[in-house]
Amino acid sequence: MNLRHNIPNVARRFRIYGDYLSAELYGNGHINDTYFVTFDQAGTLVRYILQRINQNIFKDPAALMENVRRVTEHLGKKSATESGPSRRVLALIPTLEDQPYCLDGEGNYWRAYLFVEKAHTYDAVESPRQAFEAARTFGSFQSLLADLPAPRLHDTIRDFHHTPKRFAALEEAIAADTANRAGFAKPEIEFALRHQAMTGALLEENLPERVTHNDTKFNNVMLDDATGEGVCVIDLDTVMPGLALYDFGDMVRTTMSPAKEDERDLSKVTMQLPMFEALARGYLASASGFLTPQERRWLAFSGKLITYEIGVRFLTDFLAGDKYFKVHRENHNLDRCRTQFKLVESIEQQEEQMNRLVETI
Ligand code: ADP
Ligand code: GN1
Ligand code: MG
Repeated sequence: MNLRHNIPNVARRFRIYGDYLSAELYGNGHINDTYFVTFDQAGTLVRYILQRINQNIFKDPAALMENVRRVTEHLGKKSATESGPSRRVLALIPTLEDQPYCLDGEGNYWRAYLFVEKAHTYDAVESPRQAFEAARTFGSFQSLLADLPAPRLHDTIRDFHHTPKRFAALEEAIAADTANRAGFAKPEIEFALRHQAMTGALLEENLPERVTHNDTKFNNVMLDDATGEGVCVIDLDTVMPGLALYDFGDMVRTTMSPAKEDERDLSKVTMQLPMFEALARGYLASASGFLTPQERRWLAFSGKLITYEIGVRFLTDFLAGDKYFKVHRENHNLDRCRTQFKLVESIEQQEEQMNRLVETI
């Protein structure tokens, strides 16, 4: 395969032994360039993930990698068993100079992880059990990081979940209409503007700041192939101080509907109450020890808010000419925005039942 980067050269910079065999582009992330790389180590094939960090988005990759190193070390200490490190934590491979990343000749930042074997990520949820497992695993991630020693983690993207600022960015994109697309997105723009009132709701509550993942979409958690159990939280670029509800909200966004994020047939996009129940039960199974009653009260709302917020971001990027998220077809960001807003509507119709359900758990 003709790859954009010289992967054998990059791989040689890390503590990876044996002979390089192959590399291929991997996964469906919207941000980084992810490669699946295989080495022959004295007859055993060992696989790695090699990633180029997207510097358009992450302006300080060194600070980001310092976060990742601290977080994986902390989780690693807590999860190790007598037989050694656990596959429940991403294993960062150091460079030959013992750094968590390297720079190539073109100024690209690279990092390497052990490939988590016998587990997969999914772009759409298939069963309430999967929703339960994803939420339990992300909840446990938050819980294990609650005692991460100081200092405070770096903000890898400032105001990442500041919904009013995301809304302001949308207003600017509508006014600028750089790509001349506002005319194609009138109903979506109207929907976004109609919902402005809710954007500040969580910020007004003075909820506790915690170490959170901030990108808890369903394809950022690996589920075991044999047991279906949640194994390992991945995609740690946005682990930083945040609200627990940002994480729960993004889990709602990506597990409530059986449809993919870019589904064109909007009739498939609906909030399924049994899925929400499984998700809330999974999350509370591991997070109830630290969540305050006030945080619990906003669980259902957080799903609506974060779904709306990501919809606003897709719409903003569509209007700006697809500068942020990777796109693979025409109107891709607009299609993604539509599924988000459809899901917001569906949550609105069932919000009372969702709230009642949380109270019963
Ligand atoms: P992005 O930020 O672009 O979403 P991710 O870190 O989520 O990048 O990686 C993209 C995909 O690569 C994931 O959805 C997952 O399928 C796969 N992946 C990432 N890290 C690993 C790993 N350590 N082991 C196995 N698969 C992985
Ligand atoms: C991006 O990296 P990935 O694909 O897991 C984005 C998230 C969005 C998500 C929408 C750093 O996540 O914030 O919610 O796409 N990550 C970043 O699918 O912006
Ligand atoms: Mg990802």
